[in-house]
Amino acid sequence: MPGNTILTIASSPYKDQRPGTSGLRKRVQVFQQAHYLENFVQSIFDSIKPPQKALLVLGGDGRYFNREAIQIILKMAAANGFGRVLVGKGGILSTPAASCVIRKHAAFGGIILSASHNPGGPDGDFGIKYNTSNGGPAPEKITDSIFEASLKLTQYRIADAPDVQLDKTGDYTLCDMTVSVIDAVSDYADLMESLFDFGAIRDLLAGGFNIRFDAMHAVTGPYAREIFINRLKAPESSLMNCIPLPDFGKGHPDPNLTYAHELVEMLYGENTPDFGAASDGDGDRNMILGRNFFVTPSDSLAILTANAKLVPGYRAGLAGVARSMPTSAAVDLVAKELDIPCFETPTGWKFFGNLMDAGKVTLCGEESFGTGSSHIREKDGLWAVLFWLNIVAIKKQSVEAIVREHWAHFGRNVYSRHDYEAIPNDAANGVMAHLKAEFAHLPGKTFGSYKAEHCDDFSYTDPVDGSTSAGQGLRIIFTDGSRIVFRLSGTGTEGATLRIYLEAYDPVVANHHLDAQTALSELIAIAGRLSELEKRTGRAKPTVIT
Ligand code: VG1
Ligand code: CO
Repeated sequence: MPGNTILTIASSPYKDQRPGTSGLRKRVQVFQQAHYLENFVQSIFDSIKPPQKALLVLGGDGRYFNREAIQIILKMAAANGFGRVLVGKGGILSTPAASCVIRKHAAFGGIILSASHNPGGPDGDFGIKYNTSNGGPAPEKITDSIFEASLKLTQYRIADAPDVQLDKTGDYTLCDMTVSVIDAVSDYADLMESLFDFGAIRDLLAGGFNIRFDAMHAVTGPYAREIFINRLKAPESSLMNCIPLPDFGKGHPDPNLTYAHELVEMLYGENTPDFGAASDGDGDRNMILGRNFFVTPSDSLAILTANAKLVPGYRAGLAGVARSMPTSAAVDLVAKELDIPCFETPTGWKFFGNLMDAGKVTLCGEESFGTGSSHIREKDGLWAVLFWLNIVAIKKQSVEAIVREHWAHFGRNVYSRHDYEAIPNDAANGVMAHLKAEFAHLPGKTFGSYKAEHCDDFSYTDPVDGSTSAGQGLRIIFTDGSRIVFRLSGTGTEGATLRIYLEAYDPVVANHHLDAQTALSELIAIAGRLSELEKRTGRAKPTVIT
């Protein structure tokens, strides 16, 4: 009888279901192949082996295919013995809200549907990832076992039942399972209000400090409305693009100088707002702008760390900080002064989870517009925006003044990332192999004003569980601490994306006005020469500079 029947469907493996930096990301059309999504979801269930009647959290960033996928996963959860699923209203949960809900309700785990900052729509990307009971992305040993399960898969289980309505909160029944449709916005906003001085931010805004938040037609719109308009009493004009759309209004929901250009144009010029911020497709990234001023994510992490004592939730001090390897060492200098530990991990938020669970770090960040803390186990876009507003409200200085003062004290880690997207895989692998082969004779060699000191392929041993992750990025470190890092992206869906990360330390205040591309021009040239990039890829210029 429909409504109660559990079907076992025969299927066979797809060979390409290996999760990358942040879950499985593919073109929508790939996910729409027969049994593709079902195979991966069954592989998750087969490898996590949930106890009977377990609690699962489910939601996505609302992109194209989100609704269909949610219905399939609900029916598969019912057929795989889950007792209850908490699902975001309309099938939508931001990534940080999903992490918050998993923790608050002590769920067994969660499934998040998102391709984050990648474009959406029928020709765009889709993604799925599994988060564990700590609210964070599954560590590599779990993602590896999901991939192995996907290669051995022979069948999946799914309930033969009607779709569950997702647009009204409340409890519904699906076979023996309860589906609780929840509105996570207030849970999330409550968490933010418990960390930050909303009174001080409200006074700042009431005093005429003018902000613009760009949700890029992605998931943060409703969260931003609740926080900025309802709770902080900001004027309506503070929000832009706050209605979530399945194709993000045909935009690329990546909060950087290239893709958030509408906001950037608003913040550069005369009579601009005092503060601008944007978030990505699933709400875990942030970009911070002052008047005619861009804060690099690496500097942002360092400045939040240096000023954490101004924020109620962090007044007691920080246990430690962590950054991904390619992120600049600006935060290391702050950690040294505060006399707290600083950890360097591979790229991807999954590597911060153990450190936070063990109480070793409070703040974490990545150069890729990701900042967060142990309040949840994901990076958190709106959290970073509120952290900045809290600091501005207390210091009563502009964003630019805060950054310049920071540089004057600690020196400036001039930083930029150059991305070469959609390169043929062979060419990208050729660049990496060539660089590795060069490593043996680079140390000691001089390139203009830089002398190479050390080269390696970054490898990490987790200090909590001893697990190791090798092959995490090629580093050339110069004698003055400047660095060039080459790394292949693990989130792209077309060919290979080569990322070149450039960092130069400059303690001289008189140089701090320089544009990063100018200040880094010598390193940029060295990176091009050493990698033979143009010769091997035919690309003379990066696709995106951040
Ligand atoms: C990119 C970023 C990385 C980030 C990851 C997920 O990965 O560089 O820092 O953690 O995206 O971010 P990659 O492998 O393409 O460099 V998100 O906002 O997708 O969840
Ligand atoms: Co994201």
